[in-house]
Amino acid sequence: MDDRFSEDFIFGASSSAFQIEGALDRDGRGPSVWDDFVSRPGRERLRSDAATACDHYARWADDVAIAGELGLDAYRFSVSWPRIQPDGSGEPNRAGIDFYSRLVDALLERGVRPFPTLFHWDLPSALQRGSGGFRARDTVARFGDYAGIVARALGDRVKDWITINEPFEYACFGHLFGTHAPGVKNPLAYLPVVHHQLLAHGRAVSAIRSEAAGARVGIALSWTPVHPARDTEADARAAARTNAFMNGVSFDPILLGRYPDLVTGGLLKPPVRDGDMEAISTPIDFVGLNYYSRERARNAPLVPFIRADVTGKEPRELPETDDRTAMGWEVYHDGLAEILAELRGRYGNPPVVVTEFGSAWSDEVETDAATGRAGVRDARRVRYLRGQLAVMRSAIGAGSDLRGAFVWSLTDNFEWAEGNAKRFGLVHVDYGTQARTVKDSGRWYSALIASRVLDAPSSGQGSEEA
Ligand code: IFM
Repeated sequence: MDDRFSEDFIFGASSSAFQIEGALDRDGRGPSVWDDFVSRPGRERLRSDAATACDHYARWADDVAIAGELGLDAYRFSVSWPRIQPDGSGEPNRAGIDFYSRLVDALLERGVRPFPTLFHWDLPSALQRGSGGFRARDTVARFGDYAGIVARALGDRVKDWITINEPFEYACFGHLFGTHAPGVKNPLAYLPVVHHQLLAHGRAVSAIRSEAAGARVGIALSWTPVHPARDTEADARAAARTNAFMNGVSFDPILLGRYPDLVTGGLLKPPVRDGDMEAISTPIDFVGLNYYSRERARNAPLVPFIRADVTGKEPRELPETDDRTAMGWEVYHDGLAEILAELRGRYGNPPVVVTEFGSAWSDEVETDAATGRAGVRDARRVRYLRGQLAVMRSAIGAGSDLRGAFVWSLTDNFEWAEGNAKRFGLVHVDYGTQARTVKDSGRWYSALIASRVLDAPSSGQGSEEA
């Protein structure tokens, strides 16, 4: 196999506003649903983790310098809607715009292409309180206005845009299970929240294009392959239903202009009106793909929508191993190959950017006795990233139109309901001192970017022998 990535393949790393910025009440930022979620009684640890996170709002210049030193081609970050519109509508907050404007300038000065995401789950609280957030159709128009504001402010310099991150997860964890903000547990909310996010994406594509000439626009969608837990017809059907509600529910509307039959065939349906599907499937410049692991489904007639128990993820308390990350997620590289094949086949081979791939491990900083240099020997992360990139390289060989890949994440950060406990970064963050330490995986990735060759001898740092 040819291990070389082309010069124009984009090697990047990702982050999101609420997960790194801290400074939740600075410079006119309004509260978001995540501020409210972590402030509930009993969540003091989450609240204090989120309050500072990586202190990126103060340390953004250091983080940009690290991105530049690693040689990243691109950096994906998200714009915090409540910094731009503290109440979710109306005149923009100048300080919020200025923050992202400075960030963009600094990235460009270092030769790092900015890839902002407009919504990565931190919905302004006022929209949730007023109308139920994305449960309400009105939020679609609010998001279109906000997208226009940001595109007008940054569109002279930003060329690559991502509208929304993982509409499935925001709807499912936030509105069906209630394990994420806004903490709603209501099966009636799930499909409206999916549908209105997809419609908001369509609205934002038009808003961005009308404000920023030549913009390239995509959306970041997660795909988690679901396989039958047992070799039975019932589990195979359960897996098909789960796939439809987890994956097809966003890929089909965006790329095919319709929901899967398994999604529209039940009692609860997405609230589609005339013209919605055309707006949702407005042609985009790339599909962003977030991939981590797979799930297994077991037939379970009483579970809403999917009538399946999804058993892929194992209890977090189990120790991590080479095959199971600190999140309890199975290391399953073939899943990415399966999705890329599906995108080539069923979805007509659109341009794809892997907007997230990565893994969490229990990293520790060690100081080398000889050199006195601090480091993190995260060989498992290196193996994980290499495995994923090998799949991407083969997929390109098989005809995938894969344009780039972003590691989740640049630095360790606030991992939602897990707080600061789970570390995904190429760069370690000491949350006590806020010291940043580039991990072996960061050095390995940097060498890969320089060589463009997956197994180049010079990219061996931090690999199996580390
Ligand atoms: O940290 C998250 C990110 O915000 C969205 N995608 C999955 C990551 C790891 O859980």
